[in-house]
Formats: sequence, structure tokens, C-alpha cells
Amino acid sequence: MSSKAFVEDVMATAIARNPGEAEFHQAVREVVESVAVVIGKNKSFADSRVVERMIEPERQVIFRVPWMDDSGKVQINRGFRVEFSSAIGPYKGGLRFHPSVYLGIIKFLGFEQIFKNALTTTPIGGGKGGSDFDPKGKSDMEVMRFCQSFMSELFRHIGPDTDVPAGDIGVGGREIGYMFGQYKKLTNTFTGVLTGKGLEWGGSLVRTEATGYGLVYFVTRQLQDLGTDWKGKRVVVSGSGNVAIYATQKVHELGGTVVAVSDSGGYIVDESGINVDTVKRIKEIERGRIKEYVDAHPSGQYFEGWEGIWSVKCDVALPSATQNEIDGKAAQTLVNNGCIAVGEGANMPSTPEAVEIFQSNNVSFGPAKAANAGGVATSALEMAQNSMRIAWPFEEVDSRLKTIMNAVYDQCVAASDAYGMKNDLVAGANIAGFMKVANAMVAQGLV
Ligand code: NDP
Ligand code: 2IT
Repeated sequence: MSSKAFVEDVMATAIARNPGEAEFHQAVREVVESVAVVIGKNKSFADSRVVERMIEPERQVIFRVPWMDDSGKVQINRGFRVEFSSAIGPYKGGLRFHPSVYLGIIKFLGFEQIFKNALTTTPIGGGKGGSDFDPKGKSDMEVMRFCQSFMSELFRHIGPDTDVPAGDIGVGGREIGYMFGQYKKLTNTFTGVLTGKGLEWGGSLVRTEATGYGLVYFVTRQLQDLGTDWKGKRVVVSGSGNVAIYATQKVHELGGTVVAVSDSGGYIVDESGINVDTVKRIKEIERGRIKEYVDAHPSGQYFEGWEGIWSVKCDVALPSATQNEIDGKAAQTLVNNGCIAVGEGANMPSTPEAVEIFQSNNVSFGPAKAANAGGVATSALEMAQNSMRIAWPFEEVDSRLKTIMNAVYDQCVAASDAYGMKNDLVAGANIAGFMKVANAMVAQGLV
């Protein structure tokens, strides 16, 4: 079968078996297009149908999450955990709480996580979960009651050697704390069943910063290959959550200037450089809106609507909000404005059309499953510390994170070179991640 026929055959199955899950289809197509060439050259992968097995989650759980709001009204949400692949380690991946969550979103994220986690060099499988619960505007007690109800079902499916959830959109330290407390109460065990925990109760230093820092370490390598570095670069970062905040902080440390950040309402442009402390106060402490930034900084300007951020001129773009936030038109605008490098902090933030525009215009493109792998990699370091019952200092974890991001980059380059797709980090990430998981699946037989 030709590579093209193989891709269409797998996609026909994926679409028929997972109807209406557009984001999942998109994530599967990108990987299958990259690895078709590997299947053509590897009979054991073809014979044991590793790709066809990989796109079918090992297990999926969907459950009711009832909780009571502050006015005494009963609310009902839907909870998900998709345990996608345990080929190279326990299922690992975050939980997303956002009203847009449905099975297709969790499956796209869980599928991506398989290959990302393989790239980290640490032994973790792939999974993802979440709920259509919207934490925005909820009181702490409402969030606590929701998290307790969510964990009252999830606890029976997870465990420190089985499945280890963490944060994602809408799930940060507060939510992890409430879920950890409920898990501990239900199981009477204090274990590393979640990552992103508080530092006083099993969390790892650098986990909070890890995705953003790791992203910048990865893009540093992209810039090096272009013969340059961060000094004097104008950078646009979308989002203003966990990933965006620490990416911004690291860019500033390395001599670049982040001139714009956003949330789902709009974006801020501050030519004097985004003040990270202000964004942290608004987003991490007050849980406010990014438009409040201008109250503290008259140098900043607020614009309604998140899409406009891609028209802000920049050398480097770090999309760090959500999936499909850069479409073909936005990508073309970035290219026209002289952008030389893109690093995906969010998961699948560029549409396939956008990726094609970046690559055909020689914009260095760092795909999510490689560029944002620092978060889950540091989660794996948190698991390691929990198993040893010790805590490493900040410098130790940060230095391991750097080593891992360099290894992720090297693997992408080596795999794309080996298959004749030089400079294509998308193909490189997909192939390198895939090889590790596929080899493990073949070794472990038909399970
Ligand atoms: P947060 O919840 O901390 O922040 C999300 C940010 O993105 C907010 O500013 C939010 O704005 C914005 N956003 C979310 N949804 C939309 C939307 N539909 N349209 C426009 N803006 C939106 O999440 P994280 O920073 O943790 O996650 C951001 C991205 O990074 C996600 O794609 C996530 O999967 C990915 N990621 C996260 C990792 C982690 O360790 N946390 C690791 C690897 C990837 P608003 O507040 O208005 O909703
Ligand atoms: O998308 C991701 O890699 C994450 N949200 C982090 C997952 C984790 O287990 O730390």
C-alpha cells in the first residue's frame, strides 16, 4: 500500500469510529501523515498494526459530576478520562476544565500526549481528562465541591503506577489541591497520584514554570539553528495563563521583549515590554481579566477580541492559549510581518493550513508535542522525586528540564534527517515519538 493510501485508510477508520470529533481527526491525521513513511519501511509495525492500535484508546471513562452551587442549586457536569497508551509507562497527562470540553477534545489531547511523553525521555504513557465545568466566576467553595465530586469517581481509575493526572486549561494549583485532598481521603494513601502539587505536599520546584520555560529553551535551539538568539527579539505570546506567564518571564530573562499577551476577551500591546508581575497578579491571584493590565500600565493598550494578537508585528510567536488559534490567515499575517520562528506552547494551536504556510515560508516551526513537552517532563521529575521521597533543589530540576528540552530537540532533528525531511520538526517529533512507542508495543505483544 502506498503511503497516501495508508493515510487515507487509517483516516477513514478513525473518522468512522469517532464521528464528529474534528480535533481528534486533525491530531491523528498529522501523526499518520508523518509516520506513513516509517510503516512502509518496517514490516513488524505494519504486521502488528501499531498505528491502527494506537488510535484506539486503551480505555475511556465518561462520568456524571453532580455538585451544588453557592445558591443551593444542583449542577451537573460531565467528566472524562481517556487512558490512551501505557506502552512506555503509566498514563500521564493533564485535566482540562473548560466549557468547550467534549470527548473529541480530550481524545486529541490524549493522543498528542502519547508522542510528547515519549519524546521527554522519561517513562510515561499518554492520557488526558477533564470536564465541561467552567471555573470562571465560581467561588473557591464551588470549585472545591466540583473537584471533590469529580475525584469521587476518578479516584478508582487512577493511581501513582496506573494513571497520574495534572493540570491543563482551567486546572492549576488550587484545583490539584482539592482533588489531591479528596483522593487522599477516599484511598487513605498519600502518594504521587497527581502532579503539580503544592511544594509543601509533594510538589516539585519548577513544575509551575516548566511548560513556559521549556518552550523557551526549545525555541532557543530553533533560533540557534537560524544563527541568532533572543537578544533584541520582539515576541508575541498568546494567552495569559500558566504557559504564557512563564514563557514571557523566560524570554525577558534571555534578552527578548514580549510586546503582547491575551486572554479569550482581547489582547494587550505594551511596547515597553509586558510586565510579568502585573499579569501574575491579575491572573494568578485576582483571577481577573487581561484588560485590567492597562490600569497599572498606561504604556499598555487593550484591544477587544483575541484573534487580533497575530497582527502585532513580531520576530517570534509563541501561541500559548488553545487549539486552532492560528489559522491560515493569521499565519500569513505573521509571515508578512517578518516572523522567523514559531514555538507552540499550547496544544495544536496552529491549524494544518497555518503549519503549511509557516513551513513553506521557511519560518522555523516548533510543534506543540515537542516545544511544550517541558511541563509533562517536569511532572515526570515530580513523580521520580515522589517515588524517592525527596525533593531536588530548583537548579537541579531546571537543569534536568534544560537537558530534556535539548534531547527533545535533538531527537526531532535526528528523526527528520533520517527520513529525508530536513528542518521539518513536525515530522521529526511525530516520527521520534512514534518509534519509541511502536517499538514498545511490538515488544509487548498484542495487548
Ligand atoms: P490556563 O488555564 O492557565 O490559561 C489559558 C489561557 O488561554 C488563558 O489566558 C485563557 O483565557 C486562554 N484561552 C483559553 N481558551 C481560550 C479560547 N478558547 N480562546 C482564547 N483564549 C483562550 O491554561 P495553560 O496555560 O495551562 O494552558 C494553555 C495551553 O497550553 C493549552 O493548550 C494547554 O493544553 C497547553 N499546555 C499546558 C501545559 C501545562 O503544564 N499547563 C503543558 C503543555 C501544554 P481566558 O482566561 O479568557 O479563558
Ligand atoms: O499538555 C500537557 O502536556 C499538560 N497539560 C501537562 C500534563 C502533565 O501531566 O503534566
